[in-house]
Amino acid sequence: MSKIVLITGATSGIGEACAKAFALLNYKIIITGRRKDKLENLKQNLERDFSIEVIALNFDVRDCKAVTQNLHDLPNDWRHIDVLINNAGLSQGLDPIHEGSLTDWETMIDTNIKGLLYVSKIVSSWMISRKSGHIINIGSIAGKEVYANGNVYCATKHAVDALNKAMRIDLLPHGIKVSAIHPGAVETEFSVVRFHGDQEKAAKVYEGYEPLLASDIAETIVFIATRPAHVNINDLVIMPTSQASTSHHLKNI
Ligand code: NDP
Ligand code: 8X3
Repeated sequence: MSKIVLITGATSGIGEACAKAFALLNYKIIITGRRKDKLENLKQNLERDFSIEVIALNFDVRDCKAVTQNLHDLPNDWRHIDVLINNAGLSQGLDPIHEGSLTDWETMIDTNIKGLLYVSKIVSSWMISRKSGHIINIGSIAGKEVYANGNVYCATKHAVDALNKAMRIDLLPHGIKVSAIHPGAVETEFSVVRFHGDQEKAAKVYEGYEPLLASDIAETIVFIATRPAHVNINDLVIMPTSQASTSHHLKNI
């Protein structure tokens, strides 16, 4: 029987690359995101290219009611989620603390922390009833270090780091693995979103060195998800070879 993976934020970047990587392993895939057109396109492409079953759930992870409704509407056999990839997340702005936008801060906190919690609470309860499952949290090097003007984004990813450790302790008695991967700079839509659509500014983030690709992260997540039952990767930091520490990539901004 095919395993099932649920990937939040699969409409671009790392989430989309994960969907393709797990499709290669013949998983049944649940993809989520706010952009319905991208979600439907990805579903059609995965079904066509890999002959697998895919369910697309269109919701905003910040909306607890929508998260609950969409997950509870899944057919019963699709609730047997083997792997949850908590990927949906974003950065908004790059400003010193006294100049930061409250709206940006709330968006990051609501998405990166509260959204991750809403999804994890429901899916972990299903995993507990089956005494198996694997939650893989997408943290960041920004959850291990802080950099100038990264303040609130770094705080949200430090929270993901803490939740990853806490979930692992709470869920261990129930046979559930919990892992985190913490990437450095990966060239995705991340910087375009951070700079509110300013493509030119976003491109500068990746100038003068070779960033990671979304597929590098997806391949590593597949590695984490496919270890034998007695092996868990607790925490994995993955950086571009040319980015020794977190602030390196923002020197052009
Ligand atoms: P992208 O912007 O390419 O992808 C982000 C994904 O998250 C999109 O699918 C987006 O979908 C989804 N998302 C964002 N907000 C919401 C929301 N409120 N509700 C539902 N889905 C949402 O960036 P990445 O692929 O780079 O980012 C993925 C994760 O990786 C994030 O958690 C990010 O913090 C983390 N990360 C990224 C790094 C990088 O350098 N790129 C490095 C370290 C970590 P949609 O807009 O359709 O809702
Ligand atoms: C994304 C990596 O260093 O831009 O989480 O914050 S960084």
